[in-house]
Amino acid sequence: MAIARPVRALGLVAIIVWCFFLYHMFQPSVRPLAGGSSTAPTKIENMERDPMLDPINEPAGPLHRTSAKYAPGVENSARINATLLSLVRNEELEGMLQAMGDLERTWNHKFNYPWTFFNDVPFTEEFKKRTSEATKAECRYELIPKEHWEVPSWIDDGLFESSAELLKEKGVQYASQTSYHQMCRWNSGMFYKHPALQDVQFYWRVEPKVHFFCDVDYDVFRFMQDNNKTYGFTINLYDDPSSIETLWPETLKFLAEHPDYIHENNAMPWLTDAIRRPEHNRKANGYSTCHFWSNFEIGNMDFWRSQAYEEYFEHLDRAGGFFYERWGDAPVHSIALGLFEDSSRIHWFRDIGYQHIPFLNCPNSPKCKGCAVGKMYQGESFLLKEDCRPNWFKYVGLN
Ligand SMILES: Nc1nc2c(ncn2[C@@H]2O[C@H](COP(=O)(O)OP(=O)(O)OP(=O)(O)O)[C@@H](O)[C@H]2O)c(=O)[nH]1
Ligand SMILES: [Mg+2]
Repeated sequence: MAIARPVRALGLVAIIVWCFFLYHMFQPSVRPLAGGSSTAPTKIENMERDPMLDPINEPAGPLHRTSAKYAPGVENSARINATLLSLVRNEELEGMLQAMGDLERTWNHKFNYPWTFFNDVPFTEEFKKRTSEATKAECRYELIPKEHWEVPSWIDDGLFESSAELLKEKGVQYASQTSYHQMCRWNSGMFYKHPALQDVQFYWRVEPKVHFFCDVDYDVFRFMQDNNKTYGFTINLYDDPSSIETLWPETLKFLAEHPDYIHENNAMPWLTDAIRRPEHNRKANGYSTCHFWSNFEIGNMDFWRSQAYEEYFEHLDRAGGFFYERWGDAPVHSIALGLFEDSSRIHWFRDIGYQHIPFLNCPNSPKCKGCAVGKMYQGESFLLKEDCRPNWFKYVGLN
């Protein structure tokens, strides 16, 4: 017996609605916070409660733990091709020793990854002696080639000075300190080109004076490799829009020429959010100013060495904003990651307790000591509005 077409259509619709209903009934509701590598990230629409307040464990999945194969200098070591990396001045020795002490105590004495120190002037004997005494791991001391550090030839001195004056009037920190601009440019597009890093793939950036609060008992670099992660962060902040007014317009110009570089699973809504801090978005001409705070970063240098990033950095460098404005490596790295990388390959290391004054990542875990759980700033409460994690959790989720 033939069934009339409207009845058939109705039946089909009923089946679809039923499947939709079943899917919503039985889909996994919330991914455990401790999870690090399962499929769909948990999104948080309104961050009424900080996820740091919930118990934080290690990431899910197999992890590599310490063993004799991680002993310093051992043959066929279990270490992968990675280094701890610090750009630092001789005068910052005490701060460097403090940061090294924290990271060695909580993590690296178990894994003995090498330290690579970079400087635009030679390291003093005292710097080398005292830092190498602070670890059992190998230490490398590298001079930055002049052509990587010098102000590029196309930057006009007069324009740089007058721009710095204007930025100072707008309250932009370090605007007239040339070395600060050089540092931001080097961290954006030069460090991974250093000959000493040519054969190195993963790095963990460490600045002097930072703190690490929690014991971490797995090989973080292998976690990155095994889970196909490109970049790891702890803190996500808003930037000072006056320091990057033309960064997003320059980015859009670049994208107009290279639309194919945009990854289909990009983090564009995080980059362009205008809901939480509309003034920031307006002053930065379309960029939310949200960025990974790059004084902490664990990354795969293959991303910086990719054609998309190389061309993007070259475009920005030629545009001059590292000097005529004060583009930081944090927004530059973050924009590139948000556009050209699969956002599921960006990992929030919620289990690594970290502080660079005045912001912190302080997990709720018995492995952590010396910070107040869930508190993301130290000092005045107005600092809380600089927290951009709610946007990352909303648009991308807890990867
Ligand atoms: N060798 C060298 N290292 C530098 C220079 N300028 C900055 N650095 C390093 O670059 C990193 C970032 O510089 P900071 O001065 O800490 O910049 P910041 O974190 O934005 O500023 P603070 O909030 O004051 O810490 C640190 O590791 C510094 O040691 C420089 O001229 N030479
Ligand atoms: Mg610093």
